[in-house]
Amino acid sequence: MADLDKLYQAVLNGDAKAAAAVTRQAIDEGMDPLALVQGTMVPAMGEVGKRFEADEYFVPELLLSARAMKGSLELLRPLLAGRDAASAGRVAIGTVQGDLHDIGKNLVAAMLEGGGFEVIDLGTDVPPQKFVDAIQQKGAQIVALSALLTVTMASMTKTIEALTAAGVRDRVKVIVGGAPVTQQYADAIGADGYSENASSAVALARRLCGAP
Ligand code: B1M
Repeated sequence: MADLDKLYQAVLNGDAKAAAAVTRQAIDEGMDPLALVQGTMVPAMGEVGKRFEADEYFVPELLLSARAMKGSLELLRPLLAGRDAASAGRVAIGTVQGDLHDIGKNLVAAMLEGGGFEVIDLGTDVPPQKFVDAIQQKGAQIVALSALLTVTMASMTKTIEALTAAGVRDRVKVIVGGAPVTQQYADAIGADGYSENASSAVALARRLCGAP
């Protein structure tokens, strides 16, 4: 049976090879991919963050842990994305301008795909105009904004302002999330919804789209 403690330690220690090996074994054994992510990998990254705050880890350690988690997520992505085939709507997702964190955003994107949404992933450090383009040129119905830094939360406001200035704000629902973001903040900047994690982001997007 796949050793989940080993997976936790592999993410914590930035050992991408070991993380991938345990993940492959867990997949072969038919473990629930979401339980693997939320029960083991996300808590490991939480511990990485704590060590960073305590000056025990520095940016190189963050990068190694991020690489280990991303490698495992890539293996799990087809399983997360393959849960539901019906089309629920088109989402443009990105990490807002100034912010390079993409693990949570990638997880939300994979879960949205799994929830039947067509996902246009705009990547990280996304300028507001790119979201406007995704609505005007690709017909996105939902704009999903991720931010991990308190300083980049302001880019969410700027993105919503850009949608209004371009005359497309009424055409889309805007959802926001990321560790420093709260429901209160979402309300304050005029977003249509906030969710704390990837699973609830799917439920939120479905509700906003009127999907069952
Ligand atoms: Co950075 N970093 N980082 N970092 N990093 C944090 C966010 C931090 C909290 C660490 C800490 O101090 N404890 C801190 C931010 C402090 C703050 O602003 N309050 C921080 C800092 C300071 C920095 C730098 C400034 C460090 C430096 O250079 N001195 C720098 C900034 C670079 C930049 O963006 N401009 C930086 C850089 C990096 C790396 C590049 C090294 C790396 C990212 C690699 C990558 O993403 N490719 C990194 C990492 C790995 C982290 C931590 C350790 C882990 C983040 C992560 O991937 N978590 C993080 C500490 C932490 O979060 N505990 C930290 C796992 C992921 C699954 O969770 O992203 O929260 P998360 O996503 C969740 C939910 O938030 C939610 O669902 C996801 C799944 O459940 N969610 C959404 C996310 N987006 C959503 C959107 C939605 C809905 C839900 O709807 C649209």
